Amino acid sequence: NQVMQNFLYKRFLTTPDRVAFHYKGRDYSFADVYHESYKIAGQLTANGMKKGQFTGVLLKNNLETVFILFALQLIGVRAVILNNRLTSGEIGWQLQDSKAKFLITENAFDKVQTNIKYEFNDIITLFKETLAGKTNEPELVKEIALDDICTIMYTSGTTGHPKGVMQTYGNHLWSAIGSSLNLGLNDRDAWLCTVPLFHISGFSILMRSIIYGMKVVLIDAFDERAVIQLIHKEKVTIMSAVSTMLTKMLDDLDGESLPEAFRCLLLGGGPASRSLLEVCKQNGIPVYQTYGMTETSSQIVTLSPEDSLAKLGSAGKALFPSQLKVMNESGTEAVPNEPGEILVKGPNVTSGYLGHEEITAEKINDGWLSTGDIGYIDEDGFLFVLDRRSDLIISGGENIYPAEVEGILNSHPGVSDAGVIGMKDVTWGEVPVAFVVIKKNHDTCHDELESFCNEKLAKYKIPKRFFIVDEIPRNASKKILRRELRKMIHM
Ligand code: S0N
Ligand code: AMP
Ligand code: MG
Ligand code: MG
Ligand code: MG
Repeated sequence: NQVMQNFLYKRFLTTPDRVAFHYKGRDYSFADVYHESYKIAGQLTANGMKKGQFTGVLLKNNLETVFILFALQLIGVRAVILNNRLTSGEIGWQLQDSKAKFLITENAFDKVQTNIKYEFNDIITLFKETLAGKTNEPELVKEIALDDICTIMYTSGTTGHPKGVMQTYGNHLWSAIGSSLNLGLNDRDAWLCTVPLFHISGFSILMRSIIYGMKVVLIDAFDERAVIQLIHKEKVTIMSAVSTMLTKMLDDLDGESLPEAFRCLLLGGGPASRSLLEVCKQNGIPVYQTYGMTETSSQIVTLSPEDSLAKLGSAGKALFPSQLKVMNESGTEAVPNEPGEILVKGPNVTSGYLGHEEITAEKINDGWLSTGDIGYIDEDGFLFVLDRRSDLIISGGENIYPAEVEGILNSHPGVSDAGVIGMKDVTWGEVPVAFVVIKKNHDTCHDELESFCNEKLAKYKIPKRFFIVDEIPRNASKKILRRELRKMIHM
């Protein structure tokens, strides 16, 4: 089991004066980041936090959040990072499942926090606004084990509740190394972060910052105009984005190009349409398509610059530390161009789901993670991700699992059956829509179903339309025939 110096501490010792973050018009050096994080580490310690514990983190995208996330690393506390869009019920479930001892949040989430119902109520809530009230000298974890858990991010599956993906320090380190071996790294690099820090898309940028000693330009919320201005003003060279963001940026640019120094727009989190990629090619926007997921601590397959034109639409080849293969339905490795399930392996791949050894053993064999995604590898070794498994819906980079939404709909007293599928949408790529069978003698209407969902589901998961039907098409083993549902909206 390998150990290294704590990443932020090491970075502080190595290049304290370099710019680490640009935020709201100000630069912060690695020394600034270290000192701020150290101070917060003392406050967390004074509030009772101890090495090895888990704490929920429900915070917005800003520099204080970065300091808090690094403070937790300094004292060896594992962060269960919570999606800001979730409801109290969804958050409560993740906190209990991870056996978190604390929840760090901020006043903006006061209402959400108040409404969390714990079955066993031993979670201490700390508001960032009042953290400074108590402080002492933190016990710095100067050495970290690479196989120790750094972060937990929840991801859903085809059935049941979401599962906590364990991301170790080693996973984050290898992910950052793999990225730089492919994209290259120079002392002028500056990575714009406008993706959420609660997703690995955003959190991985923080880890790259301290591992590379690279400047990160952080912005609170995505706004296409602000992003384009920052790219110019702060000489941004790389940014991470999902298709919804890139589409908005292109509209705003209206044919205008980005500065020469801007060398990479890392596009991931879901499929990218051919037309979007083509417009970028015409306008000289340097898009690098990538395939990755929470379980791989961000990118695992990325299209290299020299291939981006010849292999438009491909997600590329596995990064240097990682491997990729496709298995066909008969369980053997697919031949070139033959579609099947994508499997990935590498030191950036999770060791499993927190507290779920059985599911872990099902999904990871000999280090190979079954992603559930469908794709093929062409004769030159390039991965093409096909239409995802029929059940996963991705809306603006947020994943929606129909089973979860169906479960909520079925729990409504007036509903006897429900089926959810994705429908194409210009803004979000896809949005969920529901088919519902209403029980006899009930007059449940669309509005009622919507407000029922509103209480229980994050907004992006709420079906955009409800179709009342007589029956949900199912096969002999009672599985929903989503293909048939899809036909119903195309009629
Ligand atoms: C697209 C974003 C920015 C839209 O959010 P915006 O405009 O800020 O919305 P709000 O102002 O908060 O709300 C306005 C209304 O819009 C609704 N809404 C917001 N988001 C969505 C959504 N996604 N789908 C549907 N509706 C949405 C709000 O509810 C609100 O509604 P009203 O007005 O009715 O109240 C935002 O969604 C966003 O940030 N998306 C990106 C998320 C993301 O990063 N996903 C990636 C997850 N996957 C991974 O992390 C693995 C892949 C990966 O690591 C990666 C991904 C990309 C690039 C690089 C990498 C990498 O490998 O490094
Ligand atoms: P998440 O669970 O939020 O980490 O999302 C990861 C999922 O996004 C993957 O399992 C894929 O289904 C999807 N995804 C990521 N990158 C791509 C891509 N380049 N093309 C198509 N789907 C993608
Ligand atoms: Mg997932
Ligand atoms: Mg907004
Ligand atoms: Mg917006």
